Amino acid sequence: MLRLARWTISTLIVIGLSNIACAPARAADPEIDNLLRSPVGKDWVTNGGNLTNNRYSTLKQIDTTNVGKLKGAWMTRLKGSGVGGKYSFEASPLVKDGTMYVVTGNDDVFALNAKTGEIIWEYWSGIDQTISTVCCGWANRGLAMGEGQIYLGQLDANVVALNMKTGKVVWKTPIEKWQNGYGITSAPLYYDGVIYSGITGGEFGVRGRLTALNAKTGEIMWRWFTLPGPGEKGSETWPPGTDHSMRGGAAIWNTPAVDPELGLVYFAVGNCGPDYDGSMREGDNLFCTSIVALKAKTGEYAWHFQQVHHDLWDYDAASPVVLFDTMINGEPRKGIAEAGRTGWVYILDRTNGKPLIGIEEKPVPQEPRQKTAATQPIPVGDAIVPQCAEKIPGYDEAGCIYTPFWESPVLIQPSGIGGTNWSPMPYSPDTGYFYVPGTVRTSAFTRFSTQYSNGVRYTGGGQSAPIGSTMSGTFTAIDAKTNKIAWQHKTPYRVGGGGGSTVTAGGLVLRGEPDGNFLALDAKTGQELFRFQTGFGADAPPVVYEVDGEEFIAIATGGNQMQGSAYGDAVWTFSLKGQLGPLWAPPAPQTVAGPTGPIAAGANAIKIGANNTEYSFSPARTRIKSGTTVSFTNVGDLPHDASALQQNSWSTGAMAKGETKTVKFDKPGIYYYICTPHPWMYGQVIVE
Ligand SMILES: [Cu+2]
Repeated sequence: MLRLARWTISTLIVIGLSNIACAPARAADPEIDNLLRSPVGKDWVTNGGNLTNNRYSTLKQIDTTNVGKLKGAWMTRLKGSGVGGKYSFEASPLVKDGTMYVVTGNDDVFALNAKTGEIIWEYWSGIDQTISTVCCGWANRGLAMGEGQIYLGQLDANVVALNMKTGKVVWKTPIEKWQNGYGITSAPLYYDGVIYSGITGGEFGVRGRLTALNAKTGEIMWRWFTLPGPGEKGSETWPPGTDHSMRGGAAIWNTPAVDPELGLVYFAVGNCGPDYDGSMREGDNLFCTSIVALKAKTGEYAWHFQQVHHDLWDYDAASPVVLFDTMINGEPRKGIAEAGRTGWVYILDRTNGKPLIGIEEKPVPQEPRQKTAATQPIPVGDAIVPQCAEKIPGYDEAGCIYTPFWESPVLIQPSGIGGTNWSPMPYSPDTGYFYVPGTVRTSAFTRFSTQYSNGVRYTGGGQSAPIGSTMSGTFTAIDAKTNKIAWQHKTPYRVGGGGGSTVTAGGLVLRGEPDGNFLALDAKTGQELFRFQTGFGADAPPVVYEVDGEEFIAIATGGNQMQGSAYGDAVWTFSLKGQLGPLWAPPAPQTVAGPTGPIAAGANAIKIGANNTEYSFSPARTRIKSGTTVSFTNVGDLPHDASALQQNSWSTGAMAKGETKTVKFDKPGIYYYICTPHPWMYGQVIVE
């Protein structure tokens, strides 16, 4: 006993000393570091508000009693940047000392006067418009700031530092090559002289990683691969003697969080590749679809929690992790939570990665050809979207979450682009609720065999919302103490794919709708208190800030390709002194999957990606006589195909930009087709 006690005391002394030894003599940017560690006040200096990503503002000049009087303070158009069908405007603006910084879906950055909306400087990324490795819309989820610089990640896999005063490039570091399947859509995180950046490419056979760069110089300090090399921790969850893990995806789609006291950086990891084919990657496949904690200074592994073992459904952990402090059974606990595409919120103890409320491993249906995992972790509490698909005519099989599939389609909810996708989830310490956006959508999942080729799409199957099936959303307050629904709104449109909200000490949840409306809700009850039509798809997560004693709310309104909302290039702000009224409503997003619009009589030449709408067939519907040969021409920027929805039927095969392929239709019938890599693109040929 005595020896143990002595050992413990000496260990404590060593830990104490080493903490002092490790503490930096002087932070590179003490002011920003202090703001990042504090509750959010007048400035909004990082994408998630502060190091917790909780998107909770302490400002309360605008509250539940006066929010109904809000009007537009200013609206600024960003000179056409990121306007068009291929783009999503998903970023939260940053604000510091009266200047706003915002990035568009084309990775262009604008500095604005946060009080008047006047543009101060512009950075035009000039990124290659022929990048072929963008998975899910041209998007940039936001910026970071520190040391007098603004930081962004680009779709061409560069991390860029701009001078905050001028917008001039200070450094630019490629963390990979887009030609190899990589890109960046996540907002970087600045803290204590380091830039942390995620990487995309889960659909392109990449090896995911978190990259830490020196904020001053852009030099890469370390990388932590989300997929283990031979002999490394986690390699036992991949088939021995193979290199499947080296192209297993596991992208990082969103901003990390940091707990400075614990010295840990946390982030969520996306799906495995190939997405829908698990046949060659037997095992749990770490660290796909996981929450991971690393030592923030060195990148050394601390803990992980896998949300979905051996993922086959594209059930990414794509929403940013959120740190929160709570009381459980009278004891203070350090929590971390993440909203998954599964429809559940995963709530863990951030000191060790163990479930805080309860997550049970339960048996799930099996498909030996897919090498399904025997069990999956099922959180205690409520899901925010339905987890079983309803039957749809023409489909033999309808299943629930974790129903496996092989080569004939199986309808499943949530679909891989359902639940909570890239959208952030705020947490209010006042209500103790998470605010969780969700997409409700059924997909028909199928597996097909696929060959890996560097930089080429590598998904091993597909998921497509059946033509005519409904698509909608939910917006849910989840009690962090129970993981149960406190209140829930059914939303007419999908809101889990990059929309988001922010919560305030004024008791408000602020969020946009894909139909252009900006809403304020009572955070406690969910009651709608304010509604304002911005005129553009209002999907991006808002921010709250203060200039000269006046509180403003800002939201980037530029639409979202994945949610089908109207595009644009505007930033709107609101305040109690605002004078601007609403605009006309833009076209509403589709709520039914499938080709819509007029049927072109006799049209036998179909263009893909025309009219600056990358993911489209036009005309989307045509009526022809039996025996007609139809040509498909790819005039878009990305490779596309036209493939029958029915298995083993016709397909043009992949078409590069400018290429034409033909298909002869010699039997009467109604033929629905999709683009295989972009199954939300639909067309219909009616053969008489
Ligand atoms: Cu396509």
